[in-house]
Amino acid sequence: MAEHVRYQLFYWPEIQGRGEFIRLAFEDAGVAYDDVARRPGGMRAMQRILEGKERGALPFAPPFLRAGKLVLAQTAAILQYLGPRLGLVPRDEAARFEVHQLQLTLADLVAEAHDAHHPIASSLYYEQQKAPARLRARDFVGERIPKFLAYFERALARNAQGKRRWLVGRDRTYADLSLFQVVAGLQYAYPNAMARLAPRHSRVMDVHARVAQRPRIAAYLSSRRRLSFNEMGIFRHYPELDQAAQRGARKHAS
Ligand SMILES: N[C@@H](CCC(=O)N[C@@H](CS)C(=O)NCC(=O)O)C(=O)O
Repeated sequence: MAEHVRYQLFYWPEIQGRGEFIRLAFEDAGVAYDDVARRPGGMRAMQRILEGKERGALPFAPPFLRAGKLVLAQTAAILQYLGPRLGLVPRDEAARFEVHQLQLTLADLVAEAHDAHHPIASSLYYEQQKAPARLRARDFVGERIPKFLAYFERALARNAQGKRRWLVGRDRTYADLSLFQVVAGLQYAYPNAMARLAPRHSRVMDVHARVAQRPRIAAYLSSRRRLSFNEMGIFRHYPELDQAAQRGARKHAS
């Protein structure tokens, strides 16, 4: 159940990035949140917390959440905290841990998606690591995306009974919302490769489509609150990487 707490999300203002997983949870639940760094003075407020000048836990990096006295970083931990409060997890404790486990697996995939265009160092420009990025993207799309998507496909198949078409339990959880976001990001970054992979992952694609159609999510996606994917974020479209990746994807699509 939603509580009457003022939720403040702290995240980089120009990208969807990892903050988007938290935004989607609030948006689907219809719970108001303050996207602090996107309003004037917000970056300074975020910096103060990163520098340990405010009370509460010390985050290493955004995103982090402030709710009353609580400050909490790490996307999966934030969602684990918000899940029961926003009505985005089942009641059963084991099921809640299962959702968390799925979220951590999605976090692994997100980290690999980042490393595909920055395989050497986050502190270097993409242009300084184009050649290794090409190799890494080929492996990411050829081996890793299919392995992750097949895993989520299996998880959906296991939970499928009657009308159950979500990852855990009867209703959507924050892991389903995050799966939507990961698929959206991969489709943006690797449109050709993902078009080839889609037919083999129909349950995953179905979750993506059904999350996008949820009324609050649909309203959010067409609102100005939803930032566009861009080449500063985690999911970046570099045509040469999508191309380099095609050879790998083709292998798995046949
Ligand atoms: N494991 C963390 C990763 C957090 C993270 O890497 N945040 C990025 C933006 S998406 C960042 O600002 N990193 C700064 C750094 O690693 O130095 C999570 O899932 O929240």
